[in-house]
Amino acid sequence: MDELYPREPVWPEAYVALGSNIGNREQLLKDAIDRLDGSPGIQVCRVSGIYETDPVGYTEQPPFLNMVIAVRSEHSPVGLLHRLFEIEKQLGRVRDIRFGPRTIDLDLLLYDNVLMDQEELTLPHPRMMERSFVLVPLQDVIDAAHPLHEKVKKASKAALQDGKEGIALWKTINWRSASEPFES
Ligand code: GSY
Repeated sequence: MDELYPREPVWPEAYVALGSNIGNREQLLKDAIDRLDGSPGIQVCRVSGIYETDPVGYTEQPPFLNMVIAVRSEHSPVGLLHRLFEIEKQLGRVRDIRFGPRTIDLDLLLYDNVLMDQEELTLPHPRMMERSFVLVPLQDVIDAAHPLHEKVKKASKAALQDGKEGIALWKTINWRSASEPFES
């Protein structure tokens, strides 16, 4: 039978990694999530635990808090990336030392099943499968139907067993999108 009313379009789901190792790290993560959720055409759907992680790359810097969130977005991948850059700037991110400390870092990991390799953006994120500080929180929120779901679960489990990179669950937070009606 034909539908009487067209369904609301479902926006593509994307995954964003967050990291902070300067200032009030937890507040900066929460502010970034609030700003994303308050952005037109973006809705935050799920948030991972917050993990405290040893710095990778440039190791002479404070530990990070890392997490991953699932969002739905009506923007293109590059449009969403630009919104992430704007929020980084608003929250005081300065791009000076390449792998150095930062108030907030927002990386677009996956956008639906999109594969792209452009100067500005590569999807999936080219280094995500090597980083436990990304894989472990990502496995908290990745949709079971996502093509990378099993691979992420396995790699995350291996990273935790391997134990080379220090990573520990620091806190879990509740999240309810500001754009969703509250139902108890
Ligand atoms: O690429 C993200 C910034 N970053 C991080 C990070 O977020 N967490 C940890 N543990 N190490 C990192 N090294 C860099 S660079």
